[in-house]
Amino acid sequence: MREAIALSLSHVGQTGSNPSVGCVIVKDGRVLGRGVTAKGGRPHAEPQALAEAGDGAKGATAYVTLEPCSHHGKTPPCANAMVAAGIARVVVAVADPDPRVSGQGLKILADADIEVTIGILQKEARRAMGGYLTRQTKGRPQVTLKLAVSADGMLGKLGEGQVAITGPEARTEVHRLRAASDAIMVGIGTANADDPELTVRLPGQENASPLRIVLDRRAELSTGSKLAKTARDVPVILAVAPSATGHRNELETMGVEILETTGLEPLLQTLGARGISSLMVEGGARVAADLLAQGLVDRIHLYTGEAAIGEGGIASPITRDYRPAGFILLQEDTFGRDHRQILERLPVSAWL
Ligand code: AOF
Ligand code: ZN
Repeated sequence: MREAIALSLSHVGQTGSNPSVGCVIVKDGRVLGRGVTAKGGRPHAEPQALAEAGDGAKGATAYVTLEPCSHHGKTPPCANAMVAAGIARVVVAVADPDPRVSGQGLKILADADIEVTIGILQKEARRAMGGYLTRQTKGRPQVTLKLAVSADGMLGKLGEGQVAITGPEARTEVHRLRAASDAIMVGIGTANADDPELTVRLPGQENASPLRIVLDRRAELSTGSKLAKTARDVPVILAVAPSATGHRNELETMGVEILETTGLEPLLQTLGARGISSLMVEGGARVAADLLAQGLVDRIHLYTGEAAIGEGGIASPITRDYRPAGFILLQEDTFGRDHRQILERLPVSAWL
């Protein structure tokens, strides 16, 4: 199961609205097949692992991070494929909350006299599919807030645009986190002050850039911004108030999608309905504070720097001493590695 989870982690954020699932087929202590949900979401993990195992699948055990599906989607149900291949035992980490599956996959297996075990390494597997599970249960994406905080608890300096708080290691992590997210969001203050591109710039991951979203009530994003100018290459959504005028029409002509919304929660629900499972929020202070106040943050990645900002600093709503009740502190990053620089804080309830 650990190997199946590791496989699933390799495609997190790359499988569209589908969760990234891992599957490993084992017989007589040997791995005969491996599969992970393909980029884009299909094929599912199991048929790929079964194909690799071939005839060896007969009498074998399949380890899957999510309950095999039972619905006839674009591909036939994975549970039926397991039965047809003669799998003897299926070990599942997490039951699938998708109402089209939800226990039906397990039933197909049990009805065919396959031995089914559920809940193995459930916690670890749930972490790997946090986005999918959040969208299925709450209707909105899992929200990860990324904050880089200076030694004196600041996010940046008023009117100075980007201030370097962390070093190259943290930057690489941020790009990895972007690649593992379906969408990335900033406020208009950050967009106009920093002129960020918000793309993934890691070797080999150039196509992993998520959808970019700017919270921009009055449609004030500069038409000269990198975001606006690259909107035709990597999509940009401008979340505006229904009454917004601003640069709305010019931005739309440049390929920016204008999305009218009345608040953060409705915006997140709209994104969830579009199949966006994971949203990374990269700034600024106001957006972070609003999301936290409305209880819409699921995870926080807090990066801390040694330098102080001093006079004119913009205070972070969260500092390195943040310890709200009911939160646990994990010194492990999204990719399952022990990592000292990332302090990920998860509400306990999200993972139980
Ligand atoms: C599996 N194995 O690898 C994945 C599953 O649009 P479809 O037909 O691909 O169905 C999407 C649903 O399939 C998704 O909501 C979830 O229930 C399941 N995902 N199931 O057996 C996989 N990715
Ligand atoms: Zn399936």
